[in-house]
Amino acid sequence: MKGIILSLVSIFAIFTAGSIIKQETDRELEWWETTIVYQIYPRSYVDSDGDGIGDIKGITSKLEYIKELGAGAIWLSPIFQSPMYDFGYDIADFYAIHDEYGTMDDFDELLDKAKELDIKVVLDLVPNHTSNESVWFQEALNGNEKYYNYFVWEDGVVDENGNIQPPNNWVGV
Ligand SMILES: *[C@@H]1O[C@H](CO)[C@@H](O)[C@H](O)[C@H]1NC(C)=O
Ligand SMILES: *[C@@H]1O[C@H](CO)[C@@H](O)[C@H](O)[C@H]1NC(C)=O
Ligand SMILES: [Ca+2]
Repeated sequence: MKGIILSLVSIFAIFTAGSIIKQETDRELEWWETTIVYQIYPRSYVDSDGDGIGDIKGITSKLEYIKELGAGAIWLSPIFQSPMYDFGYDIADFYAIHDEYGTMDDFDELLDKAKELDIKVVLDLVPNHTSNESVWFQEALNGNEKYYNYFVWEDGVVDENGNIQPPNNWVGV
């Protein structure tokens, strides 16, 4: 009896799963649901100039290979200007390419080549916070009201030695 109930339950489960899948495929799929995305961590990908750090020209040099693998998009971990206390997740300038990775011209070249090969380029944008070295943050500290409003402010906390520390739980390096 137990066996029959269990089988009925699994048949029902299969039936339900089947109709969910069917419902899902009745709509037009978006490109990101059907495209293979190749994620690149630029710093350790390809170093084009031998300074030991991966860079944008290195990525561009591999686009044909990536295409051959069947990918239709690349996703780049952060490439924006950063003091790299948090390996690029601490963005100092959202309008600039990190100098160790190259220049805006290098990035334009990457986009041109990607377009030619019909590869989409997805950038990892981190809007949650900026680096403490961001122009916006520095302007805010200097009393520029526009940039002051870009941030949520809290008083610093006093540690056991009586020193003022940032009011967050970020563990710096
Ligand atoms: C940004 O904020 C979102 C939402 O709170 C969080 O899930 C994500 O982990 C945050 N990302 C970073 C890099 O801080
Ligand atoms: C930013 O934070 C880092 C890491 O905590 C610190 O070493 C650096 O001096 C800070 N820079 C500024 C401009 O506050
Ligand atoms: Ca390099």
